[in-house]
Amino acid sequence: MISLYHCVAARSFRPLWALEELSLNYELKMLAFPPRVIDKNYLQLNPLGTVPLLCDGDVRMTESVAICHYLGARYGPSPLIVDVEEPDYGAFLNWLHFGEATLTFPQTIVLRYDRLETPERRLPQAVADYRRWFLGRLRTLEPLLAGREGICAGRFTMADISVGYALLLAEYLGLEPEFPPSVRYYWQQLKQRDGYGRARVAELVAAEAQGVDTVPAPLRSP
Ligand SMILES: N[C@@H](CCC(=O)N[C@@H](CS)C(=O)NCC(=O)O)C(=O)O
Repeated sequence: MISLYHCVAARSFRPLWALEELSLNYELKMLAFPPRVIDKNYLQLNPLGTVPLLCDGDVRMTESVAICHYLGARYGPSPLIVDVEEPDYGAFLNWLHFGEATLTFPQTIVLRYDRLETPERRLPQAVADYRRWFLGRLRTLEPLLAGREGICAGRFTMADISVGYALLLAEYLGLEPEFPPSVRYYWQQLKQRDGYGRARVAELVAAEAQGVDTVPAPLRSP
């Protein structure tokens, strides 16, 4: 049985969404955020203290995008993975990693220094700079996404899950009104997917059943 350790709305939502898209059986283990601080026992499973953690037999993985790639390849063949023989293989790897390294990283600075830190440790300048950084990178997607089904390969793939999670986090941070039009349209389409809807329900049902706060960290009052 695959086990996924997850906090509501955290990056572990990527593998959760992938599991639902692939219709795999899994066990969802909910943690309060941040697990590194709240659940010291979790450090024995994942010394980083971060989510996701995926356990699949002897396999242990802690990078959300790598887990999506692993699941699609390991339990495929699946159209969610772009094969090495396809013309968009390079684009697939690029957008897969772009979603985390370029689109999620700047938002974590905004999240931390605008919402999670105590008022005296907040850094308005860093928040403004990294907010601008994120929106600047997002604008580069505008011409690429116009009229497309997915970000590459002409279909929905794990790269869309990677980028889609970054857009979900941006929505929680109140950045959605500044999305360029084609990015906004793309995000609306992604949210209509059954797999996305099932993953959203799964995290809330599991959080309630396991006594974990269902309010995502970015929306909590300090
Ligand atoms: N690059 C990793 C980042 C993992 C990560 O930092 N996860 C955050 C949640 S979004 C976390 O667990 N933060 C709590 C902490 O750093 O203590 C990934 O994509 O999975």
